Amino acid sequence: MEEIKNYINGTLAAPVTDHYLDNIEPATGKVYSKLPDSGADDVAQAVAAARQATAAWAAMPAEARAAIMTKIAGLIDRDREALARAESIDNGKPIALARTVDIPRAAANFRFYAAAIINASTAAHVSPDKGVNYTVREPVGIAGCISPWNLPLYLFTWKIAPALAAGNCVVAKPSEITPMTAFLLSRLCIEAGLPPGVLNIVHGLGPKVGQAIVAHPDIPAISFTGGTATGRHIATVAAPMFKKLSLELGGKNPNIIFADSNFEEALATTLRSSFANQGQICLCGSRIYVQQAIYATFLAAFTDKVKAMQVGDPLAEATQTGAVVSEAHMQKVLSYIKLATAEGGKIEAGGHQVKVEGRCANGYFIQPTLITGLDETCRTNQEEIFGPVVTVQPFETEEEVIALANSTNYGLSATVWTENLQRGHRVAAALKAGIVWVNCWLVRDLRTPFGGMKQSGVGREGGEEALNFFTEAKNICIKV
Ligand code: TXE
Repeated sequence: MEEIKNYINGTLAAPVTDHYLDNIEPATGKVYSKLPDSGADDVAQAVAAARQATAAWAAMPAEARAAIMTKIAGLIDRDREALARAESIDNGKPIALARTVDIPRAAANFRFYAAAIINASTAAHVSPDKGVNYTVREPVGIAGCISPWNLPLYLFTWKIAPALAAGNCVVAKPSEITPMTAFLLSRLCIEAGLPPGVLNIVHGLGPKVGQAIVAHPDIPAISFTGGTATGRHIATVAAPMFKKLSLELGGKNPNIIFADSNFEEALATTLRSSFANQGQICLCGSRIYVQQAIYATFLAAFTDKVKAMQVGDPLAEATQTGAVVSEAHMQKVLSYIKLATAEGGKIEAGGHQVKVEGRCANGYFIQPTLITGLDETCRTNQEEIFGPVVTVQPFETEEEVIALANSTNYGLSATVWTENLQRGHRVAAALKAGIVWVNCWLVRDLRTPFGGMKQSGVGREGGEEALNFFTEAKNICIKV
């Protein structure tokens, strides 16, 4: 059985304790590989390697750093099929989704920041009577990057790429639930000639390895994506140490469909924004609000499409809905479906675990589920479920739906469907969300700031924001 290794100081290494954890394939419920059960000693080795490599990596010309990052991107492209298959097996998502979204985006993350650092500019302010002020941005040194299981390689590289581009070394931890593609990335980094110690990947449990990274005194910046509860804990550790902190947390995103929307486009995209990756994307629109005039028509059409969705083996090309990521997560999602019924909800489609025939008979599959009849105050509409479960509610006026949309503690993203562009601009401006899509969903430009408001997070990733997060601005004033 394959044993995943840590990537420390340029080599693939067993954990100090030589103890491993089971890695389960969600589609079969079977252990298919092992991952290191690392701890603080492994993190200490990774930090020592990073410390050793930091000066040379920071001093390397941006073009040279960018060349190595571009090579890594090319190797990800070369191995797209193998990486997509690994991602699909590890996470349960349809292989077609991994091949078209996750893996290409991992390559894009490296390419984007390789280009960004070559073209980075800084500012100078000339005051003839005072002097010249100019700003330089210095790498923080060693960046701690901790990522989740829903978009394993996509989010892992979304943190690592800007940190490396800005001249930092990195100690990174992927989720223990989906470690495989991070391990395959280690091999590509070695092949690309990334200098030893520049990137170190330590596998293992969050409270052990993640905690050791967050608490390490030589790691001044932590970039985290995961649950709000975990983010809250990380903040209690990092804040007293005056660490820079970027928290990308949960969401409970509204999807607002006005009567003057393009019905077919809204319907087709809403199917994707509701159930892509089994609803395990922090940007999924899990609260759907439909204006009263089209509510019955939309609900009927949407229910038919949800019922027709194929749940199946993630490795089958035709599969649209694969397995959810773990047994524990499946039980969590099923418990929310039960709660929704207890809160008075009506299951219009789905609602149950699915028994898939053949090799996936013991996998973690849930029918795409559509629930009506709930108001915005219930837990089902307030808490992040993070599975293939959406609620649909009618609304009358713009003011009413803006209040509904803003009625949770989250504020990550929102979607608005209307052909009236003044309304689109007006509603988008009123929504408490870090990202608002009008007449589209998940259209991403990596130059834009990415992140949430309220309990969806602190700080922004993407574009210049990420490079600024992984650097310290220093202002120098020269008297003229
Ligand atoms: O995330 P965790 P989980 C939401 C979603 C999901 C919930 C929990 O609702 O059900 O979060 O998911 C590491 N110190 N999102 O359990 O636990 C952990 O090992 C340091 C939304 O997967 O937050 C993993 O690498 N690190 C989110 C990472 O944190 C710790 C995507 C995320 O794990 C740690 C994923 C600790 N004490 C889940 N405990 C999004 N916004 O996309 C855990 N970790």
